[in-house]
Amino acid sequence: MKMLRYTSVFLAILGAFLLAGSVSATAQIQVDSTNPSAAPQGSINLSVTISGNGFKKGAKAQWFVTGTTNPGGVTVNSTTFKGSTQLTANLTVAANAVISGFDILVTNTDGRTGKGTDKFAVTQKGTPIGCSTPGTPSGFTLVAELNTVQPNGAASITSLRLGNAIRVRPLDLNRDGIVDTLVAFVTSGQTGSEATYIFLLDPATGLPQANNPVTGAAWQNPLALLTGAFSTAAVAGDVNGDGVPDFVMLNNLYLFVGSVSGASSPTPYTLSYTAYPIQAPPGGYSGFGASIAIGDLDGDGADEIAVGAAGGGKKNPVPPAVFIYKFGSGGLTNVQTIQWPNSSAGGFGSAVAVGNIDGNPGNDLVVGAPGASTPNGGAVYVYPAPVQQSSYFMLTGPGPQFGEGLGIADVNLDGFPDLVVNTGYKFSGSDTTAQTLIFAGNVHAGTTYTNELLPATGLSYSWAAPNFDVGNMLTGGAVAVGTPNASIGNSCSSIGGGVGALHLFTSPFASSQQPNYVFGPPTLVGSSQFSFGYGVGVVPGYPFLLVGAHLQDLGTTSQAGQVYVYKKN
Ligand SMILES: [Ca+2]
Ligand SMILES: [Ca+2]
Ligand SMILES: [Ca+2]
Ligand SMILES: [Ca+2]
Repeated sequence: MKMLRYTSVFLAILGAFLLAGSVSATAQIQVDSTNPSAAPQGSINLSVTISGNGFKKGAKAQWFVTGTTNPGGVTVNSTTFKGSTQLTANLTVAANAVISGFDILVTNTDGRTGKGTDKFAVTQKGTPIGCSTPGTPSGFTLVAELNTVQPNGAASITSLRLGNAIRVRPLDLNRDGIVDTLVAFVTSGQTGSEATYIFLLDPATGLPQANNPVTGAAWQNPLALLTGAFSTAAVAGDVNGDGVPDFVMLNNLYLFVGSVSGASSPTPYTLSYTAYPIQAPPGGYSGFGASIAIGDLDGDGADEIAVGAAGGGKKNPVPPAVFIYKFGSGGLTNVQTIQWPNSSAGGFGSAVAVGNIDGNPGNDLVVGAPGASTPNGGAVYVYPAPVQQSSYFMLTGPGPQFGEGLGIADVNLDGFPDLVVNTGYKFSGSDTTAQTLIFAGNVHAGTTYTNELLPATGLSYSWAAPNFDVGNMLTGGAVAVGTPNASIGNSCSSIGGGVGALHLFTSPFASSQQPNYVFGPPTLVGSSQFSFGYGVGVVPGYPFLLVGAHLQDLGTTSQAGQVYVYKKN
């Protein structure tokens, strides 16, 4: 056996040697990266550092539209040799240069060449140097922007940071079995300007509906639900089982219960919401409201609300817990409390989810404890239906921070809800640990993850922080993960906090994969900040994806925030 293996290795080396010998003119020089890595049309005398290997004195660099031999309007005025691993190129980018990725070809004086594929981008005129956006991926169309610039130059919605959190659900206004509108719950604001809105979108086009789709009468859209309370996360469900979607938002904890006016109302089939504050239980739970989830835990057809409390302050610690609330007769009642199972379950309640992941009747409560003392760091506790303090099992996976985010939906479309778990140090720009794991249902004690969903290269910063969403888009399962600070650490330093990105993974999922689609703002012109991907919402059963860029400037309104509506083609 050993002899055979050595022989095959020897033959492989010999083969590689022979192969290398025949193409040596293209195998010696390596082009790794450029800085800045992007420049807008019309850039003159721009100095670009090329990093790589095998450069020699007199080396010359050329720019070609990726995959072609077309210079695309980029002229290299001169190339300066800095060392075997670095060159500097002086570029002029024509005003009408091709907006595209570019390959960089370096040729030494001996004729040897090396090419870096797609290592530079020419961007739209007005885009900051070093910044680029993936824009809208092929397969999707940007159909609407929910904030607009008014004739006076200001944004139409000026509560600021529109798109902090997003959840969307379909609604049949007149109960004829046909969905009339998509109800998009969108939070916004910062201290002093907070507001929460409902946008009503056409289920076919995704565009805001100017008129009531049942009566044709003009109606209010968007609806302002509440001012003076900001939020960075939200969940959607139905707390009274009436088929009208209800929403809960975090930070300032409120439940919004929807109702539709009747046929004989002066404004028939009009949606309105009542806000109910969710009060912390007595006992000093300073970590109350670390997370929220919604789902029917007692099987009566109406959803309960689970609120995570990650624990009290350091001076007066209160053990972490999850509080279950039930809506009824005009208010909320704390009907059950699940305390942390043991002192090693650190961060218990940092994330919660409700759904039937174990295959037995009834919905289960799932609680993340990302600080739990486990070999890799973090744990997820599953309380099978009927939920009780003493009955649970634990899941672990790759850490650190396993369980910092949770979602439940049948994302692989096999009829069983799946558990989706976020892990990794999310605030680390060069992070290789940030990922989202699918535990395909049915999930039991000892179940391991079936799929790992990884960030697009270089775009992991702020993975799923604060938002992600799971569900389906028509007939495809979907996991959408925002990275609002993506691009921090690259050459795009003038956009504070990075451009941001949205990673969309669609079924069928590979055992390990990067996103099927990567979204970025359609343009980087006209705003100094974005945080694209801060808020995200999929629309169950519909081909739409909503993405918030909550720091985006709009017209004269700095940090107005924008929400983009995309439709799958
Ligand atoms: Ca209808
Ligand atoms: Ca309802
Ligand atoms: Ca219930
Ligand atoms: Ca499933």
